Formats: sequence, structure tokens, C-alpha cells
Amino acid sequence: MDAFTDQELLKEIQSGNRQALAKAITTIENSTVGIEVDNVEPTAQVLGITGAPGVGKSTTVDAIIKFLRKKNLSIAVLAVDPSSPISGGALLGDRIRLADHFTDPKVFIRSIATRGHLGGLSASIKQVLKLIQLANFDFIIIETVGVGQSEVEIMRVADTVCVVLAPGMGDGIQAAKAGLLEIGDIYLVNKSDRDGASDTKQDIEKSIALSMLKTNKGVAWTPPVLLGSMQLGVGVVEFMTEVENHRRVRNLGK
Ligand SMILES: Nc1nc2c(ncn2[C@@H]2O[C@H](COP(=O)(O)OP(=O)(O)O)[C@@H](O)[C@H]2O)c(=O)[nH]1
Ligand SMILES: [Mg+2]
Repeated sequence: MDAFTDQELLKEIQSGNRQALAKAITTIENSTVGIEVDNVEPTAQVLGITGAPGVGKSTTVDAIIKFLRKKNLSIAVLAVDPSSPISGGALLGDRIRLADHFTDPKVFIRSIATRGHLGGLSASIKQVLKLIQLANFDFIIIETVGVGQSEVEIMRVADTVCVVLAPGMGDGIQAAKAGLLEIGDIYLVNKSDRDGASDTKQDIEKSIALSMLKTNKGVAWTPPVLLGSMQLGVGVVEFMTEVENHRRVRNLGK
């Protein structure tokens, strides 16, 4: 595929060549120049999934893929690790969990570390997203590996941001400190099969109400706080209903 010019590569991506897409992403990941992509009409809703390590983000991604595949929709997943120059253990774990989908041609899963890009992390993520939009997926998911300023920044490229939390893994104050209460469109308290999930939900609801008072925004959309157990498949439909509601309210994608 090395013989392809950038333009040919883009054509291949558009016609559904996943290998070409993977190659183009690698080029962006490793180079300081990138690939010139313009005039991409975004069709897919971009869902960002963030939250502390271990809350169940990858499990949520897996549940979403299963949900969407039942509707015969195609999905691209981008796992972004801004901290690590080489794909670390966390991403490897994700890969194993998502291995069920590897033979499914309608599911494209890719991790990205973005080491060298000149324009910085969010610039290269934007480029990668453009390429994925070009490939005409129905749905795009971006999962970040941890929580920090770079994750908050990555989430700016998403249309709909979901913050995943879990009982006993940080309260509203911690979430506020991490900047998560300003960026979430949907809050998911995962692991509802564990003790304390309702308390976490109430705590987050209170903290969101406070942060919305301060920022005085969100009149058109009040972020819902949902309970669910993505591992057990509990609350997946309700979660996806809110993702769809947000798309409609914000008039995103198709
Ligand atoms: N009890 C329980 N455990 C869960 C649930 N969802 C995920 N987990 C577990 O939490 C751990 C971390 O999940 P993972 O999806 O890798 O979290 P991530 O680091 O946020 O991507 C794994 O051991 C999962 O099996 C759930 O709904 N209930
Ligand atoms: Mg993960």
C-alpha cells in the first residue's frame, strides 16, 4: 500500500478499505506532517467516553458495540492514550476485551498514542476523526484511557460526551476537580450491581446541579445521570436512548 499517494489512500478509505484507514491513521500517529483531508461531511455521531481507570469505559464500549451491531450499524472505536508513547497495558487489556469484534468487518477498533504530531494531540485526533468520517461509519466512539487535562481536551472533539463513574471510585467533588462535570452530556454510574451506586448517582446529580448554577449553561440539555451495569447489560438501552436524545437535541450527525 506504500505505493499509494495520499489522494489514492483517501479514495480507498472512502470505498471501505479498512487496511487503508489503518495505514493512514498510523501515518498521522507517527508523522509530523499528517495527511491533508478536506471536505469531509460528518455523518456519524461521535461519542466520547471518559472517566477514571477501572470504572468500566471499555466494558461500556463493548456493550454499545453489541447494541449497535444488533441494528446492523457499523462502528469505529478509537482508544486514545495521551500519556503513553507506546501502547501500554491498559490498551492491551482493552484489546483483549474487544477481541470478540475483531473478525466483524463492521467494527473497526484502533488504539492511538499520537506521539509526534506537530499540531498537538487534539489536532491529530481531529485528523484521525476526519479519516474515520470519510470511511462512513454509522457511529464513532472515542475512549480515553484516564482522566486529566488531555482527556478533557480530547473530549472536545466528541459530539456527545459520556462520563463513566463507579461507586466507590471518586465522588462528585473529585469529578469536579478532574473537570468532568463541565464536559459531560451524559453521566453513567456503572457497576450498579455494587453497593453505593445510588449514593454515587445522587452525589453526582447534586454536583452537576451546582456546577450548572455556576456556569449558567445547559438550558437546552440537562445532563442525565444514569445507573447501569454494562457488564451485565443492565441499562444499555436507557443509555443509548439518551445518546440518541442528545443527538436529536443537538442536531448531530445524520
Ligand atoms: N461489578 C461490575 N464490574 C464491572 C462492570 N463493568 C465493568 N466491570 C469491571 O470493571 C473492571 C474495569 O473495567 P474496564 O471496562 O476495563 O474499565 P476502564 O478502565 O474504564 O476501561 C473490569 O474488571 C470489568 O470487568 C459492572 O457493571 N459491574
Ligand atoms: Mg479501558
